[in-house]
Amino acid sequence: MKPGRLFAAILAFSLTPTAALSPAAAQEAPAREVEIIVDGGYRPDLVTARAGERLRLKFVRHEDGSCTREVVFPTLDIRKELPPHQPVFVDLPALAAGEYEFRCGMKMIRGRIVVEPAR
Ligand SMILES: [Cu+2]
Repeated sequence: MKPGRLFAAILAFSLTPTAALSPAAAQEAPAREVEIIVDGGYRPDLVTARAGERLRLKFVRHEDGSCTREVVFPTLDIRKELPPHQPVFVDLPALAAGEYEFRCGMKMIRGRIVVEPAR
């Protein structure tokens, strides 16, 4: 890694203490894909992961009402439009242990990502 990139990585890490784990951990393994069906709720509405693991969430919305039109991860500063009937991928950074909520834009339906400490 070039010194410039290392500095950028350290800077990014120091700016997001709650969400990011070490940048090295984020590059170790490919992201694990988890499909979440959106249809009056999130199925599943609970996704578990290990600290440092990266997740690629694949949202597929099987309805076209306005409620679930977007999905929001408030503590990760992520907001995505979910057009009906087509997959939308949300790549999460490697997460520290803890709970991360996701919900519709209106805060009506919710799901959680529970990240357990690394072994
Ligand atoms: Cu809603």
